[in-house]
Amino acid sequence: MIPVLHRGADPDQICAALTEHGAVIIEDFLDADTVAAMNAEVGPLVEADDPTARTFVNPFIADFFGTKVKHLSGLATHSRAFVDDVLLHPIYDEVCRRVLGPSCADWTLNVGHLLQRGPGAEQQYLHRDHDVWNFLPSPHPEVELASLVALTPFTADNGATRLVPGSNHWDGDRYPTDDELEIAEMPAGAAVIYLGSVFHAGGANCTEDEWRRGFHLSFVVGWLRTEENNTLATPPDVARDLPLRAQELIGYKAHDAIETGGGYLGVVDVRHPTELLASGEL
Ligand SMILES: O=C(O)CCC(=O)C(=O)O
Ligand SMILES: [Fe+2]
Repeated sequence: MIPVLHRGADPDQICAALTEHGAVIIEDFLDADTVAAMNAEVGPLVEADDPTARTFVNPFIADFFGTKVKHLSGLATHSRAFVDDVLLHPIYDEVCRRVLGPSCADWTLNVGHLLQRGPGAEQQYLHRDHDVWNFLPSPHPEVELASLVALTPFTADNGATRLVPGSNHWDGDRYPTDDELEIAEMPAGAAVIYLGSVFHAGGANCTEDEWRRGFHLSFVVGWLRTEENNTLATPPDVARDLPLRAQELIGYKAHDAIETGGGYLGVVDVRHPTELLASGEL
């Protein structure tokens, strides 16, 4: 089962549910006003995407998303509400601290992507998001925390995410069967948070005219390369006006593991890029 908890639940309880089942639905992750404001801000932008006209990094990924899914990425450049109410959501901070914190000096945004699954979209193949880092020896500690935040209702028919609870505990080659899938049905404003080790897939959209819109947001230990090149997607001229923690999360903070016997990653002039943003040197 996918446990359901309220946004006000104790973060320890959220993390206990997440580590046991691999996924947890958070009710009222965003309030109704925030959902409305977000839809007003990013809705027209994602609507403008033409999935039949865009290109992808390779044909495999083109197939993974298909031609019925609209995309909007680089969200921090498009929506200040995204930054303030989603990227900096306190639940992500609490959960990342507990799940990723022990394996890094700090975590970072991996991908912040608005996905709108349209009528005719097919179910994605079942995958684990952390397999993008396939060169990492297995098993390894959790390196990624992922989520879908619903900006419209997620239903069985319109493409709600399918997840395999408990698959974070599986080893080796076990692959899910269809009867092990559960559907993350949830109202707009709810979110499903899941570990990078959990099998899941965006569902098929079998409706005639209903679009399923949600943020696909994930965080990763700060020493792994991110899927989205966040510092190029949100260049210095945009980043300098964002809160410091948002700058850090989109990659302007060096990963400094000196205290734990490691080294630094991602510096500019052997300094934190956040310092250079603040001084105007970047
Ligand atoms: O859209 C969804 O429900 C899931 C998307 C997903 O799993 C992915 O893009 O990796
Ligand atoms: Fe995924």
